[in-house]
Amino acid sequence: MEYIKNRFYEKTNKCISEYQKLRKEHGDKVLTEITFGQVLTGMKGIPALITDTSKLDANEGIRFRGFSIPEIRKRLPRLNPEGEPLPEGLFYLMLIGEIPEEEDVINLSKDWATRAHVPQHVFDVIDALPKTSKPMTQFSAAIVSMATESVFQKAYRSGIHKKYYWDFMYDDVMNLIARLPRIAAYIYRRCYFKDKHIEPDPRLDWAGNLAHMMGHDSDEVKRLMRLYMVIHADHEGGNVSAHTTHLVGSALSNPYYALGAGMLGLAGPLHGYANQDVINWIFEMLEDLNTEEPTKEQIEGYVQRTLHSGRVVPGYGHAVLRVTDPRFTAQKEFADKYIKNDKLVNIVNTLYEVVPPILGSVGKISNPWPNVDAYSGSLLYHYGIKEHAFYTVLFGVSRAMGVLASLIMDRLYGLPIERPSSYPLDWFKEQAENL
Ligand code: CMX
Repeated sequence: MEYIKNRFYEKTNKCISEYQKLRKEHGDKVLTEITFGQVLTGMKGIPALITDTSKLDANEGIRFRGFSIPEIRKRLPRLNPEGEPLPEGLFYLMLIGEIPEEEDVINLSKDWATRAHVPQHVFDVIDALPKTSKPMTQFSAAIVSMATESVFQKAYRSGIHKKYYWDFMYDDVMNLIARLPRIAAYIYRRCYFKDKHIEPDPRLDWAGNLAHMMGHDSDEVKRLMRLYMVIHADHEGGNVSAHTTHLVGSALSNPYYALGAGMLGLAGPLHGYANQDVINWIFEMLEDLNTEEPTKEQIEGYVQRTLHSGRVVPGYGHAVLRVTDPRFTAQKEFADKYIKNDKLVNIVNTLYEVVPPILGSVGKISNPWPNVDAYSGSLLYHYGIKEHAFYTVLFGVSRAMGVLASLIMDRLYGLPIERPSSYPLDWFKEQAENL
């Protein structure tokens, strides 16, 4: 399967000299101005990272190598005309920058299947944790424990030249992505199905196999899993999971460490944990209102009470987006097509009518529209994946594709260790006074 690696190198190696040229010829020029506001509100909008896999537009949403979500859902290869595209195709697109042929996707699927063996000690590490530890704790511990397998780390310690780092990183990344479904499914079956594990089926595609190993073997769940894995895969480089993976990788930590760290960022409530929080919050609302089918007015009242209690409304708002997230829309289209009259999906749809005007009226909230997490839990729940605490692990399996494709490129370009400056608050006060 070396041809995918060769194709990547063939397409991308010119970037090494382009990057070096930019550094050499433009290193002293001013790129942009930044405001106090940007620095003081989480470095929002400062162009500080090189990420080729995808770019987020505030008004259009994510584009993977220039292709929007509706475009990739039309153009990437799929197993049957009615189905969703295979995530393998999106990985190929993010890594190489071109829409793959069906054959490329099948080959990548087979390559990942041959790399999918998880060493026993990783399962032992998971089993050593109490079953009550959060699935994201188990997931990140498992990923970090697999660093024993890192060929990049071994190669670095053996003293290889830095121009070959990317080559070893590529093999680590492919192995790591290939193994994540097995690890995720193992945690799922351990926590919720009394350790009754299901062996992988190497004939299945990557996402289909994940559904299979979780014990949700229907074609419907596999179709949903493919959609889920595609839409969560990447959101340019500045979000917490992507940025953390990139930052840790910049110290030349192996990708198992880098992704493990990124996953711990994803586990935060303002990021990937929001997909659990949405469902938790809806069930709290139903309990509070003592009904399974609340009216629009009851939902409005509950949203207001959430805001007045100083909490955020999960699944709404975004640091960059200023419109309804196209990943939300893709899931809504899926639900409109395949799911009729599901109580939870109906509530999610009513929230979409109710929440934006309320958040918009608060004044300080930059984006009142739903993000990806507002819909995903209701779809999983509908198809029988009801264990909310596990949802962020599924987000993580998908997100690994984008952040790890970027990590290969980081090492190919030879990006240096990341090291911004920090100052005491007084320094910022002085700067402001001297303006
Ligand atoms: N409910 C209530 N208040 C909200 C809000 C929401 N959904 N979204 C933003 N706000 C508040 C912020 O908490 C902030 O309040 P303070 O000034 O008192 O601190 C204010 O509005 C301004 O925030 P912002 O500039 O609009 O948003 P940020 O870039 O700071 O934060 C995000 C973005 C996503 C963290 C925020 O919208 C949020 O907390 N949303 C709910 C959690 C969520 O859905 N996260 C998932 C995001 C997608 C993902 O990464 O998976």
